[in-house]
Amino acid sequence: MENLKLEELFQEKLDREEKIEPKDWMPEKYRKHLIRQVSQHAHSEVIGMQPEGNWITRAPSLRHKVVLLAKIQDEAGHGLYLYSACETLGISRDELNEQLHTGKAKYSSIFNYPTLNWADIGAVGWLVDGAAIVNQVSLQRTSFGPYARGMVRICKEESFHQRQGYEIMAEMAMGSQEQKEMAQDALNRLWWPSLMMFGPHDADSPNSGNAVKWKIKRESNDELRQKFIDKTVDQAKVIGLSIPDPDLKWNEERGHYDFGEINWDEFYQVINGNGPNNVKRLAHHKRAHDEGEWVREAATAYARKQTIKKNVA
Ligand code: BYC
Repeated sequence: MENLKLEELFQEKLDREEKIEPKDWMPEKYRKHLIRQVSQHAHSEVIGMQPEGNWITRAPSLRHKVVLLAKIQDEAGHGLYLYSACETLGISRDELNEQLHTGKAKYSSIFNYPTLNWADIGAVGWLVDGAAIVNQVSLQRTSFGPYARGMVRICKEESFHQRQGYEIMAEMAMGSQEQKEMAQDALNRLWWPSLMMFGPHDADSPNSGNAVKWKIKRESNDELRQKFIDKTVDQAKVIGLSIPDPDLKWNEERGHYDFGEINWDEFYQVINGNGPNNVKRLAHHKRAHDEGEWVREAATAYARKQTIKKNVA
């Protein structure tokens, strides 16, 4: 069948709200778009373990340590589902890692900021996982089957992560004066970078046109950012913290909060490799990947042995 006709049938399928599965015909641009987004998402989950892992040995109690460990292990699991979903699009794990290491593939800007103290672990859980859920709930309805199904489990786990972070923030905000100041300082530093997680404004988002047409994106960058702000402002009020935005104001007519302008220069600096911790994050990932070579070799040798055994039997 001609490509044009196939594309027409593909779009009709999307319009009927049917999922696209790995063996279905899909336009090459749709495949590439998804490989870009799903791999960026997988890399974010894995790189996101670094700022949190930084605090495992210094968690203030055994309970906090166990909960943080469980959360970080969940992130590794999310990375694995997403890499697997991405591989069904015809790209290998080695190629995906190569794209990360050479800078061809991005990961979320937020993980290039440092976690300076325990309050930052609270802010990451509350704000970063909170922002991730808002985006990912929407992605449960994305058009590519393996990605949409992966999101269902990921969202359940993310909501535990968000609560873990909010609990830390609430404890600190209601603790001593010094703890309250630490919680407010973490919110001050991580608020704006969390808003950047949703990407540029819709009018400046080059990938949104196709993403909406192909139902990969079900809500726009700005719509999701607004949803996150509306939810989070009230959560901050409950624990007595203030959002560091003098322009933040409830807009009765819109039924949403108005908010100040994001520093887009900072955003583009960070996504182009010049954030506070970009170099450190990638160097650490490369080192861990190299040091894990023996595990990959052992796993491949074991799989090969099992295949030989099966063929002989
Ligand atoms: N960081 O055309 P646009 C998590 C790039 S949570 C870096 O709007 P798109 C976790 C974008 O890639 C985080 N880069 O792009 C949470 C594009 O560049 P390329 C992971 C960004 O794809 C807690 C350019 O800017 N979540 O994992 O339509 C603990 C123009 O943007 C960012 C996801 O990845 C950014 N913030 O929309 C542990 C969700 N924003 O690729 C882990 C899935 C934009 O053309 N991804 N860029 O060179 C998405 O929903 C979309 O890809 C985005 C961007 C909304 C992020």
